[in-house]
Amino acid sequence: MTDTPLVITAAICGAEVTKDQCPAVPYSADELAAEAERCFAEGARVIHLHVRRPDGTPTQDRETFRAAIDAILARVPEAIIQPSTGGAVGMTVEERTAPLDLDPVFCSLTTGSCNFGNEVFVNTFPVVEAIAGKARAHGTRVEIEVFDAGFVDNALALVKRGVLEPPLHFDFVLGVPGAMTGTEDRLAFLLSTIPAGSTWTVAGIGRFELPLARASIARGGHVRVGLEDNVFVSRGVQAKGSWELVRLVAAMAADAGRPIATPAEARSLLRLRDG
Ligand code: KMH
Ligand code: ZN
Repeated sequence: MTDTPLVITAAICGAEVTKDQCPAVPYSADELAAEAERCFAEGARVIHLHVRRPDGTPTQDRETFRAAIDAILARVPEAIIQPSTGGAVGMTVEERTAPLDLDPVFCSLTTGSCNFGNEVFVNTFPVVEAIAGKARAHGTRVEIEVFDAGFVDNALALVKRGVLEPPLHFDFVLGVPGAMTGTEDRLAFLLSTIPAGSTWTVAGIGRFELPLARASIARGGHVRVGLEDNVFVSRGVQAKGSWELVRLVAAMAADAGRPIATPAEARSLLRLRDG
């Protein structure tokens, strides 16, 4: 059993889930900030951020991100904000990387392509290199989003090419329809493939979210939960917000003897720059 402080990421919005599916999904800057504050209060330290237009359409517009980030930091100055560079399926690299113009400390980076429901989430090597290059130019640390096993191999190939620099930080996003499923044996296999010294977190999709959170806590990893990934706290019972999922993970951590990372510990564990 590990006593490494646990870093919980709250994925509060996403690009796909709508208020029709779950009324608690935040769209506006004020809604995002209020939800981030509730998640922080429950123990989340990282906010994985997507933004929406007023009608809920996903966007990667820089000024929409700026408004959301400013609103979140006004309420929760210690939050670590991780803008998405995945955006929504079909967006261009230019759209996807727009929030990097704001010099965030952290961002997501998906290192491979996969089916995504009935669509394809395209991340060719030129796409990944363009995103990684812009992140590096802005001093932004990347979290490598792994939807399938080859994405780890791709990340390691990018290390060899000098595009990514170890130590790496991975997020195993498991259970996306069309990509790797979210069972613990898949997680165990993935962990056998990452370099020593890497840090990692797990984002289980749908019904895989909470079982994988528990598995990650037991194995010394970190955890991402939130409405982007799953809208249920238990079978058929909708979450009142991402904060409720964060609360469940914090309770699992207490059961397992894992302290929740302070904001400073989270920055240090994730090797993030200050400010
Ligand atoms: N919305 C997905 C197509 C990320 O944020 O980096 C991609 C995604 C990954 O959510
Ligand atoms: Zn995302």
